[in-house]
Parts: sequence; structure tokens; C-alpha cells
Amino acid sequence: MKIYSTTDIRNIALVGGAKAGKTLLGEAMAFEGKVISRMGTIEDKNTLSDYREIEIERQNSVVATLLYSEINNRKINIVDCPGIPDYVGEPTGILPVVEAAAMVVNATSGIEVGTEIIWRKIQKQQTPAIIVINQLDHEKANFDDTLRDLKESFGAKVTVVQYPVYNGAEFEGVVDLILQKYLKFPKGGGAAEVLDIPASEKDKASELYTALVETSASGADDLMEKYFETNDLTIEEMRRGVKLGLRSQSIYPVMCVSAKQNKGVARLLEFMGNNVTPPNEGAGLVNEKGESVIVDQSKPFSAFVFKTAKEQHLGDVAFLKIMSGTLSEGQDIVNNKTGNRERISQLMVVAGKSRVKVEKAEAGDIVITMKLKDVKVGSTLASGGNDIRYAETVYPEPIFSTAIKANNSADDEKLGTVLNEIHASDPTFIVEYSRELKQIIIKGQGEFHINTIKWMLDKVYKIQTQFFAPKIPYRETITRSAEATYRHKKQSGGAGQFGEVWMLIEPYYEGMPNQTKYPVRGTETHNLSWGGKLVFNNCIVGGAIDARFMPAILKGIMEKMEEGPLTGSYARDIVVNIFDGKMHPVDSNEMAFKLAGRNAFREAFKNAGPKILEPIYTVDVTVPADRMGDVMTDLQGRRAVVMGMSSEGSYQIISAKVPLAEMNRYATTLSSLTSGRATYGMKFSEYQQVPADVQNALLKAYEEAHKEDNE
Ligand SMILES: Nc1nc2c(ncn2[C@@H]2O[C@H](COP(=O)(O)OP(=O)(O)OP(=O)(O)O)[C@@H](O)[C@H]2O)c(=O)[nH]1
Ligand SMILES: [Mg+2]
Repeated sequence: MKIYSTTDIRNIALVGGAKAGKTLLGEAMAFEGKVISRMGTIEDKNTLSDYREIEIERQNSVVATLLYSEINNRKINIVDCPGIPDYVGEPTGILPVVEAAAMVVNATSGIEVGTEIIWRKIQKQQTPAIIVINQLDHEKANFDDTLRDLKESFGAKVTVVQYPVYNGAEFEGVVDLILQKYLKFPKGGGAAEVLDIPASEKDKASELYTALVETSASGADDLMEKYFETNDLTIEEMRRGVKLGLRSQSIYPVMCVSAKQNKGVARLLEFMGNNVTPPNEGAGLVNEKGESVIVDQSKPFSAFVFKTAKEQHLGDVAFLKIMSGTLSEGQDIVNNKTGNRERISQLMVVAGKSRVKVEKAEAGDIVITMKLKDVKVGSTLASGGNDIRYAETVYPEPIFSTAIKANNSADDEKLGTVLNEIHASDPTFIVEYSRELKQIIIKGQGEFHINTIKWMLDKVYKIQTQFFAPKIPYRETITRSAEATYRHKKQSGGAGQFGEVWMLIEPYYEGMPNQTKYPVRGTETHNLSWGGKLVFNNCIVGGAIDARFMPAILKGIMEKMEEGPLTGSYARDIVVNIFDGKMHPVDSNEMAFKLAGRNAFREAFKNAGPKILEPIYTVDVTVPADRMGDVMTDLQGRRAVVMGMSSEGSYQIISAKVPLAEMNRYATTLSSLTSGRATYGMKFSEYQQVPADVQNALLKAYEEAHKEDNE
């Protein structure tokens, strides 16, 4: 395998809506670069990219796959990303390490949900983008409609570089405005014939050429000046304008292909090789200090781990983008995240399931290595003494969660290990064990994402599992003050037990003065691990209770706070004043005071206007303007309080506070309300009292559940 220098490498992500044909296009690109001698197909389940069991069964991509091709002695690294919106974590991790995205659009269906979602990501990441209209061979393909759709949604920077020409129903060729040629595809494949633009196409070609010249002028200041003066550019100037405009995102060139018939793919590769920015001139990455770092061959070695995977026969694989210097087999490196020193055992370039060993790779290249310990997505590897650390990619917050349990409790431990393993290679999949709820909660990008995980547990790891609605972490508190006394007394046979506690409890709020009708002699403030506070005041006068029993009383109260009197949820934000009590010279001990403290607290709590609190989340929904009404109505049905609205292009962003209890399966509902065109994020905001009807329902449910327990 040849070693490519930085300037001969191009890194491109294939992104777009589901089933646009990205995987097949990647296959055709690898074929054109002679990486494979025969193209696989989706239906024959033998593509380079969709080789995982789940991808073969479902016939769609689930994981981003690295491929490569070659054109004119340049290596084109291609990352084929899945298009299903629930797998958005994959392109999210890839876009930062490529210098361009090829957004593949299906000419039979135009802009789809996935197209819009990925386009917004491309804009946010400021990745240069080429638009590739695919499936032009299809009987339902419509280039003009698709183009109009693209311009309407993504603006005037969308500019035709090629348009298709048909011979009857056959996709026969493309007029290429950069080459000023007609590329005619022979029946049955093979290199395109390069012909002059036919007379019948002259008018259309010239009209589109004028538009191309105009947009390409915005690629550089001198071109813009010349264009203003003369209203024209030379063909060389136009080409320079396209190249620079692609880089600065002032032009989104439109290219035409049929991946299936391998038409236009060789020219697309050539266009990419000529126009996509080499890594050393791209945006690079940002380091942990927020400074941008450009790919640089002359600096000591460093690389960013943008993906990890567990692969059959290879074990733990790390995907590296080499950011500086050279990486060679046998080289010693440091993982700057952990400080671990390791040796690179093997380096490989990959085209999906096919892998080739390489001795070394240069800055800008993308390679894999195996068997490194504790290397995670986001780690920086570097040569000793080079302490650079690249900032980790920010992945979208999870929006769908469920509790999961192994059907067979013997699988519990294995399930935990496997879920963590899946998280390691998919940062958008989150696993948490909630001690409070006594549930394993898994979170992801939607119900489909979570069902994919279930599929893997069933089929790959052979663990049968079930999903449950996650419990809601309610809290309990009080709304007014109340007093209670409790005497714990036991005299049966030998040593007795005696303790009596008088207490006043009050609602705690931030900044309140610490004084009550009983003078406070000693105070302790506890920040509760589940949020909120307990202030414990000793107001005992005249030694009614020995100071040595105070910790036991506090312990009893804490026990009750951990299992609140109303529904067994954690209690919070309470001031407890112990103002009197009684001791027995012989029978008083810590146990007796703990029980007295606990029971006095329970009694007082019940009389202090107890309330259940529920977690409230801030939910931001990004919704196409025409679906606002439906989404609003649905939110209102979820007890949402709308905090504000703003707009972003043709989208509205609704910001609302919504109780977590109302958000179960929201991802699924939102998707069906908007045909998948809306997205949302949610973040914990605060605890608030539940309305009276909800409180009554919760109390009733708790009673019912306990009745069953007692039966
Ligand atoms: N007619 C025609 N069909 C195509 C073309 N490209 C892809 N297809 C078909 O479209 C379907 C989807 O192709 P894929 O390559 O799996 O699409 P994808 O974009 O990778 O899909 P995801 O990975 O699910 O996002 C398959 O049935 C392909 O055979 C094309 O150029 N013409
Ligand atoms: Mg695919």
C-alpha cells in the first residue's frame, strides 16, 4: 500500500437522507479507484460498507464506515454515514474530521427528513459541501424538481456544475459546466466518452454556465471585483472560484450520478480530488483551549480518535485522524487523556470490511489501529512530550429513554458490561444505573435507535431483555411548619429502650434566616446527595436530651428522608428543630433516639402540608413553521409552560418547561406529528410541586403498590 503525503489526501463524508444511495455510491467510488474489482449491491448484501450483521439484515447503514478510493494518485478517504435520523451521532462524529461533506440526495424523492437534519449539522459545523444528486437512472427521477427543492430550502449557493441528459428513459450523460464537455456514459458501464456539448443542449448549458460564473465569483475578492466590472470570468477564473467557494461555503456545487449504474462516479471522484481542500488547508480541529489547530506534517505526531469499534477478528479498533507528523507501526505514543504510554502494534487503511496493513501514515490521513487500552472516542494520541489535547466532539443529547432489564437475572452483570461497551463506540447511547429508581436506564436518539440496541443485545450478545417505562424521580417536601412529639419506649424483660423527641419542622428556602420560636444552639446544614437541603437545629435547653444522642436523632430523620413519608421518594428542603425531649437514666440509647427521631419526623411531615415535587425539564423543539400548531397543542397536553419562541430559517424553536413525567415517548410522538422533521433537546431544570390531581393519583398508586406488597 502506497503512503500518501498530506497534500495528496482528501477526506470526505457521505451524508444525506436514508436510502439516498450513499453506501452504493461509496461502493462505486471504491470500484472506480480499483480498491475492489467488482461492485457489490445492497440487495446482494455484499457491499464493502454495510457488512455488519444488522446492516445486512435491515439493508441500511447503522454505523459510519471508512472506505477509500484513489484518483490521479490522490487518496480519497470516504466515510459512509448512515442516513436514518436516529443514527445522527455517526455523522456528528465524522463531520469534524473531514474537509468536505458530499450530501447525497435521491432524485426520486428530493429533500427528505434526513437531508434537512444533516444539512443543519453541516451548516453548524461549517463543513464545505458538495451536493450529489443520485439515482438519476431511476424512472421516477426528476432532476429539475429536486434542484428547485434544494434551492428553495438551502438557498442560491446551490449551483449546478452538472446536469443530466436523457435518451428516452435512459440516463445517458451529463453536461459538465466546469469541463465544458458532454460526458456520455456507454451502455453497460466503463469510462465516459468526453464529447462536445451537443447543439440541442447549448442554450440550457449556457444559461446554467452564466449562473455558475456568477456564484463562483463569490469565491474570492479579486474574482468578485472582476465580475462586477466585466460581468464575466474566464473559464480558469470560474474554476478557481468554484474551488475557493467550496472551501469558504459560498458555493454548494451540484453533481450528478447514478451509483447503481456507476455513471458519473469517476468524474465525481475527479472533481473531489481537484476541488476538496487538502487536510493541511482545511479548518482542522479545536484544542481544549478553544484554539484551532491545522493539520501539519512538520510538527510532532498527534492524532484524534474520532471513533472506536469492536470488530470481529480485530478486537478493539480506534479510528484516527492524524493531525500532525507521521505515525508508524511500532511507534511509541502517549494517550494524552489518560497519560498511558503505548506502542502502535499495527496500522491499517480500511475499505469497510477489507483492510490493508500500512507501515506508516502521514498527517491528514485516516487510519485504524488495534488493541490500545483505554482509548476512547475523543482521546488524543501524541508523541511523548507533545501535550496537545483536541476538544472532544459534542454529541446530541439523548431524547429517548427507557428502563431495561435482563429477562434472566443471571444475565444482569453481562448486560451491564455489554451496555457500557456499546456506549463506548456510540456516544449518543447513554447507560445509567439509577440507585434511586433501582433501574438501568438507557437513553438514545429515538425509539428506533434504542430498538437497534435491543436487536444487538438479542442477536449479537444473546441477552434477552425487556423495556419498561423509566420511573420518575419524584421528591417530597413540606409547605408549612408543624410540630410532633414521639416517645419510643420498650420494656420487655432485660434492658429497656427509651427516647422522646419533640420537634418542629419548617419548609427550607434559599437565604432564609435560621431562627425559630426556639433559640438555635447548634446547627448543621446538609446538602443532600439527591438535591436540596436539610437544616438540623439543636434547640434543646437544660439538657433534656444529651448532646450525644443528637447524631442518632439526625440519623433517624435521614432514614425517613431517604424514603419519604408520602410515596417513598427522597424528601428535601426541610428545617428540623429539636426543641425538647426526655431521657431515661438507664434505658436511653442511640437506637431508641434514632427511632424516636424517625417517627417524630414522619408525624410532623404528615401535618406540614406535604407535597410531591416532580422534575421539570427545559425542552427546546426545533419545528418547521408549518407544523408549529400541532406541536404546540401536543405540548399543552403535556402540562408544558412555553417560555419563548425564536426562529431559525424556516424553523421555529419553541422553548418550554415540561414535567419529565409527561415526556415519555415524546421523540416518537414528535416524529409522527411532524413526519420526522422536528428535533428537540431536553435538560433538567428544577423541581416543582405537582398539581393536586397528580399528587392524589400518585398517592393512590403508591398505596395500591404497597397493598400488593403486603398481600
Ligand atoms: N435506481 C437506483 N437505485 C439506487 C441507486 N443508488 C442506490 N440505489 C438503491 O437505493 C437503496 C438504498 O441504497 P443505499 O446505498 O443503501 O442507501 P444509503 O443512502 O446508504 O441508505 P442508509 O444507509 O440507510 O442511509 C438500495 O436499494 C439501492 O440499490 C441509484 O443510483 N439508482
Ligand atoms: Mg448506507
